[in-house]
Amino acid sequence: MHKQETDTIFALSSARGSAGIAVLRLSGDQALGAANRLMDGKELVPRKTHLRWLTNPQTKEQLDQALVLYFAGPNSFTGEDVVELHCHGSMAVLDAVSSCLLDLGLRSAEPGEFTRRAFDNNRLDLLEAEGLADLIDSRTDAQRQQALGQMGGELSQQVEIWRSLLLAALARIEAEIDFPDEEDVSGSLVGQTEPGLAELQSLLLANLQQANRGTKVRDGYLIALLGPVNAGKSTLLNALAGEERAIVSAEPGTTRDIVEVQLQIGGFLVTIADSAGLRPSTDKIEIEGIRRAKKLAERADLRLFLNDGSKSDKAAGREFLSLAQEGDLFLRTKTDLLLDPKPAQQGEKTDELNVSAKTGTGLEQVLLQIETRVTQTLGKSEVPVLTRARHIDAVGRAEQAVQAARNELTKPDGAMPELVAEHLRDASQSLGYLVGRVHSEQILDEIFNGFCIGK
Ligand SMILES: Nc1nc2c(ncn2[C@@H]2O[C@H](COP(=O)(O)OP(=O)(O)OP(=O)(O)O)[C@@H](O)[C@H]2O)c(=O)[nH]1
Ligand SMILES: [Mg+2]
Repeated sequence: MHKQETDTIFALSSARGSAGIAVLRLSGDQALGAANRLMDGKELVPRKTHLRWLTNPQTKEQLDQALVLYFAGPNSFTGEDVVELHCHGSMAVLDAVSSCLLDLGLRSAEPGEFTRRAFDNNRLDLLEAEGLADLIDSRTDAQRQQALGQMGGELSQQVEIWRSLLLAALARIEAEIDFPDEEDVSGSLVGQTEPGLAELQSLLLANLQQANRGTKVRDGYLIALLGPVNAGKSTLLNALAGEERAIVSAEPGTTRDIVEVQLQIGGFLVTIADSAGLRPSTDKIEIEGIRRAKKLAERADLRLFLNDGSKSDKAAGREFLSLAQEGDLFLRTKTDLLLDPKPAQQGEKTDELNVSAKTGTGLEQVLLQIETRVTQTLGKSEVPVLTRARHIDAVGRAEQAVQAARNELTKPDGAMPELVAEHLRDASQSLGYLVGRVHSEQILDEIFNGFCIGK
């Protein structure tokens, strides 16, 4: 991604389009000089707000009146000199100011380039940078809270605790390698390092167990709508979404693809997915639709099984109940067609929820049941949680390396300190990778390219 790291860059840091105010951000050695040229050489005091006319340095034409802020490096977001021009949010103003900045030798920033510079200048680590990206993308309250914690270094501090436990053990083992204690090699080594490593491993494992929660808060909790054809799955999806998202028809076998809708429930991002009705079929497309529905059922966090309550065929779709897992919900649909929506019928499931997507009766209860389950799964955790597959992978590898070190350490016929040290160095590398202390350009490019321009 990198062009010249020494270039002075600029970008619109607020959203595009007409607005009251738009912020152009400049970063690099030339930031202050370029700003001064736009303001006819008037000095800027760091961290003070200045109301200034911006003019074209060549033609002296007035471009806009702006509030201008200057942050002298290294005490700025990027660690470099940063200037913010709070202009009026008009595309014509921004084009005119940008064109002057280009003439002054500045370059348009690439996506994530400001944050990349902040990372390169140790203003934040990789976890904090990811937290910032997540905060910008956050749509729910839970996402906001989680991202804010990560951006503020909660996860990084936890990794530091893991690293210090690891390094304490490693230092002891390296001392053993350098100055072997002839009398009682393994005995003392085990005694001095094993408790710390056991504690570290249990901390890593506890965190891995919580990891699902962090990724689901970030990516969304997935709910599958399942059931026989014509049960009213697509109608329910539309009712929950509040708009016509999926095709509804009286013809059985209407839905084939997975149709997803994102909602906020209980402050969490929830994806509800409609699927093909489950029935024996010989139609190639329908068979593929049903295969996708079953796959969806497997990966969903919660399944809603719908059955047409107005039909006498209570067994319809029952064969697909093998997809059910504990905590799933069972819905009796189209209850508006029943005279008595709660007929006491023998041998039926008693925990079915009655719902009519058409009239909306029972919808509240369904949402409440969903919210209870989402909150149970994603509710607050005691420790800062991992939020990306990358984190889970790194912590998983660290945990395995610690396990390997402990196995070596406690070998009945005596440990080889060199091997223990090697495993611990592997673990340390995995944790270093997590915070970005150890990194590859490719991984960094992947992460920072995910940012928007101006970040
Ligand atoms: N009266 C009534 N009719 C409903 C209700 N929900 C769905 N229907 C009707 O039932 C028929 C099938 O509805 P869909 O939502 O398409 O059913 P589906 O489960 O998605 O069906 P497939 O996609 O074919 O699997 C349509 O004619 C709907 O109008 C309801 O609550 N009350
Ligand atoms: Mg459908």
